[in-house]
Amino acid sequence: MKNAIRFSVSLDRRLAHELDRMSAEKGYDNRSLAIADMIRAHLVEHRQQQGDGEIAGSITLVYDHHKHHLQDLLTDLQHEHRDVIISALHCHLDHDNCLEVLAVRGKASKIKKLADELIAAKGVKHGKLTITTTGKDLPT
Ligand code: NI
Repeated sequence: MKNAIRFSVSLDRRLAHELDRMSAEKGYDNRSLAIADMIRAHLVEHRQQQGDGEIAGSITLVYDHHKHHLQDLLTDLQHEHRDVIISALHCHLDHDNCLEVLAVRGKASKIKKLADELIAAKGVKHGKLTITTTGKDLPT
């Protein structure tokens, strides 16, 4: 690995054993790869809680498309926020229910506000914002 440093960590034997077991179960070739992924996951989480930097993510919505005005409202919101919505996927789950997945990228505060508005819309049965990183400032 280019640019790698080595450092030693003291762990309780059982904790180290559980780490190795989890690494194997998840298919990592070695402990270092598993730990690097855990660190990146925590960095992403930490940054999303702290600052208002640029993030990427997805907003998932399940709703009944028969609900009066809901489809129009959701479409209006998406047109208003086209600067942060980079893609949208719509699936007709059954006769009544739709699943919509919006890929988003932009300022954390803006994306959280948009997700709150969409999820709070009357008739949306479930919604969730999943935040990831844009990857730009996160080394592999
Ligand atoms: Ni539909």
